[in-house]
Amino acid sequence: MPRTLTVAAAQSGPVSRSETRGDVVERLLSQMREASRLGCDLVVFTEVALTAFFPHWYMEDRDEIDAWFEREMPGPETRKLFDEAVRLGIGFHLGYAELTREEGRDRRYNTSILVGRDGRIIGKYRKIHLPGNAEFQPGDRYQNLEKYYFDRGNLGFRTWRAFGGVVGLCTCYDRRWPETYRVLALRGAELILLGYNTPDSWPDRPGKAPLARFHNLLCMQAGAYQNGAWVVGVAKAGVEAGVSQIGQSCIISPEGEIVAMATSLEDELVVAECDLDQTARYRKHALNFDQNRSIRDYRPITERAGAVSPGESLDTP
Ligand code: CDT
Repeated sequence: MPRTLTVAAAQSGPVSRSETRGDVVERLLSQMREASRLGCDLVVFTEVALTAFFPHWYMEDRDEIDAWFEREMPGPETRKLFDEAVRLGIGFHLGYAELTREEGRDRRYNTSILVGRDGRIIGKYRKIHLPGNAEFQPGDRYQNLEKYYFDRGNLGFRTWRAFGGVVGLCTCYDRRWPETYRVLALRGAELILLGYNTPDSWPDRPGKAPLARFHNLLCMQAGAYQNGAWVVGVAKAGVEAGVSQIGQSCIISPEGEIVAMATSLEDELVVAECDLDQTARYRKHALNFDQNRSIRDYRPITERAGAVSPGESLDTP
């Protein structure tokens, strides 16, 4: 039986600092309803989808900071998303800032969840690769303070059997690291979902980063191609709190091809049919990890990394 999943990447336009959770949830609900009308099985919202991306500015007051975090999921404002998903019979992915209590102390994560058509949370991921700085950077045009606001994710890269296939999650900066996709693929991921808030410039340099858009696609297409997995990348786009962010929300096939991509920097749905069996076919014919992945040849290099003196060959037994 074919395993074709119709997926919507729900790009968000900018969310202003004053927009309430309730306002944003209404925007997400309207995208979810549109996705359902288009016959989608799954709608993928972005990273920190419920608010403006607050790591782009500095706050000191703990209460002010914590107001950007969710203490429960679903909570009073987000409950509607779960209820509507059940009513429509559609799954969703949602990124948000999570505040939780672990071992007697508050922990803060950049989290995303996968929710089934029945409104149950299937899986949770907490962002591992946190970009940016742990301290305020005076003089920068905007901040990138994820290391200041978030703890490093402690759930690892996990996958779940869901929607007739195997789904893996990661978030934004994770997509720039090949290990992310490889670990997920080794854990069977056929469909990798991720949201991102990516500026089109560097905070400490004037002007645009000319390769920002190229690098966004490069890393996701390479991740898909080198691991034979579908990748769904979803942006928060446009000028938000003074930071201009790239869009390019897209759906990428296991052969690395972009099959659908956003054309705006606004709320926009990008829809594609994802044949999950294409993953197995491509992996079998082009990659075949079991047959061709040469782990024994990588191990000595990994073990010796850092111990090699200049000029010494890594091939030295
Ligand atoms: N949100 C997030 O992870 N942003 C990072 C900025 C890194 S700058 C190279 C990103 O990968 O888009």
